[in-house]
Amino acid sequence: MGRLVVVSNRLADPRKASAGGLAVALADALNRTGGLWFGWSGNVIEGSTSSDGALHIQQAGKVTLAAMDLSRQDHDSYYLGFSNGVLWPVFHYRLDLAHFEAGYIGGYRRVNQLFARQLKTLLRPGDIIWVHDYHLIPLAAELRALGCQNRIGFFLHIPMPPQLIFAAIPQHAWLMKCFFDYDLVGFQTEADLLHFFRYAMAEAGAENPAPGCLKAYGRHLHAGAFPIGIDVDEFASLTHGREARDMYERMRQGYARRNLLLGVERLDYSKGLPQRIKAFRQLLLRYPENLGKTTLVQIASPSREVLGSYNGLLQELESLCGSINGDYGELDWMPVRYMHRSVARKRLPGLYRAARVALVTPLRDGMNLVAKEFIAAQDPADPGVLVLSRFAGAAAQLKEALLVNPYDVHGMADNIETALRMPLAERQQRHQKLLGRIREQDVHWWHERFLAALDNLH
Ligand code: ADQ
Repeated sequence: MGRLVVVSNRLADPRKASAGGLAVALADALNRTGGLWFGWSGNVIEGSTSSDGALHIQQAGKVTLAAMDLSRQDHDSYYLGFSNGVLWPVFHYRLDLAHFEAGYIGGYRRVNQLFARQLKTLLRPGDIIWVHDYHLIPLAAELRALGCQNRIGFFLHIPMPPQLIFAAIPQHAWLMKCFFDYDLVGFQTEADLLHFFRYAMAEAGAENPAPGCLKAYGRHLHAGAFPIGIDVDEFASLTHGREARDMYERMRQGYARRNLLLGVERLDYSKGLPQRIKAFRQLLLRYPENLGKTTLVQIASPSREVLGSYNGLLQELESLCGSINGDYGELDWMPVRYMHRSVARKRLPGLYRAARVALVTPLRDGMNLVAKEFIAAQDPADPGVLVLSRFAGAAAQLKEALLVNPYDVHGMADNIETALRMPLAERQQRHQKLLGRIREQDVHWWHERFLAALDNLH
């Protein structure tokens, strides 16, 4: 296989452990052969209308990082506008939150063209290019327009919506045509793959000449499901590190006589946070033996806060948590501890391990790595229980979790109670099976399988 070139909206320094799940995963793939990682630097240049495309290049071990700044106008229309104001909500089935502003698409195209132009100058003939996520759907089309003949794969980290939801995007036909400039497109689950096939065949007249293959616009496209995983061994070893053990001890002391329920995510409307807080209220109402005994620790890290739909969510959450604490709290017991911040990656496993139950209840999620990290961090002799939304991509693999419908607040409360009362033997059995599943399809399996599929196309 040729040199690997990874392209994603943001880059992370692969040498830093704080980089988090996906950065570690991609760095692992890049470090094998040495490679190039290309993306936006995260810098926004105020006062200029168009991005100048200047590249910041640095070496991080065997990996070359090439990053580009964006002008305020490009950032706002490409990143905040089309990517996170249109594609993110629609792909998570939230047409009600999409802002179909006519001006956004120009910025989205312009930044993808600029990425293509700058990347093209760094490419070598045998390079294999792997593009990530919804910000960059047209990148292959823009590279092809510049004469690039390299093999190009694309992985969609978020869900692929059903045909009639995707079709609500005014530029849906153009987006679909753009997918066909890739050689291989990967999705998180078989359900996402099915949605893509159905749309392509019904709306773009695609033919299906062989399993996993579509033909349209004069091109052949291969597509498959490649569920992303975590580095289970790396995460398990973090669990035994000093920072995680300190966190574990602190939480165990603080909650010695109490059951700890835990939620951890970015503050995002796809994650089902208000529904979860309401389910916790129902738990206290329907199962009052939890009063004074069960605490929900909810950590939601700041995310995309300049978008209006996120501010409303912050206020709603604060008000829901405040009213539970006001109605049920005691001088020595607060039912909900809500924190709007992130937790250092090295401490996170200690928090997961201290929890009796993890609540991972998104309304829709491509995969959800928190669910897998929670499993990896548990003590197999006394594991916590995973309550998982059936609408997270991870639910297709993690069948031994307690699967819930996050819209059904009463049903969720019942499942949380079942999780709290689950006997040790059942917890151990379920955990053993779940651990087996995340080990079988871990992050190394994910990138090896995707890259092998891309390399083996003929
Ligand atoms: P996300 O929507 O960001 O990812 P997720 O898969 O859960 O969701 O990954 C989040 C990562 O950030 C995890 O590694 C987690 O530990 C970390 N994290 C989250 N909240 C944190 C907090 N408060 N403090 C510290 N760390 C925190 C997108 C898609 C998902 C898909 C992934 C990978 O939306 O569906 O699983 O990409 O493909």
